[in-house]
Amino acid sequence: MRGAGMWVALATMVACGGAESTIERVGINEIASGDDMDFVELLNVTDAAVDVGGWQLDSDGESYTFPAGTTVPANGYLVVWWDGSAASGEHHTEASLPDAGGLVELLDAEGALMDDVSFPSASPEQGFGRVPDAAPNWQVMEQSTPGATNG
Ligand SMILES: [Ca+2]
Repeated sequence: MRGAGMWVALATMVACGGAESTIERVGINEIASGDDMDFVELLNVTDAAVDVGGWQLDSDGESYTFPAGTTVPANGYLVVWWDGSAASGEHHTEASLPDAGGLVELLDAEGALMDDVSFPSASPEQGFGRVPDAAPNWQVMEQSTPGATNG
């Protein structure tokens, strides 16, 4: 099953940049890149917590690796703050996301592509997310919603 999923993800990436598919298990649900509180929000659409220890988020040459034991709760969110403040606590990185937009990739512990999203430039407080949650449709949101539904 894992192998099949990887090939679907790769095929999707080649076909349309990966941003036009739904989340089947754990994927990227929202990105904010317009100010100093950048974040990437993951969403788990299954009824069981998913262990993402060793998974990685990549953007613009920077990466964040989830510590061992990290889980995304069932039907829940996990937010990684790209706010240049690793000392602030769990799931903060020293990196920030490019204001001009870019690409974020989510890789599992084996390096298989789970999701990838090209995001546009954004203004402060705006988000760029799947609306509704997990949908293939991405749009600019006037107010970002880290750790909460995109509506
Ligand atoms: Ca959200």
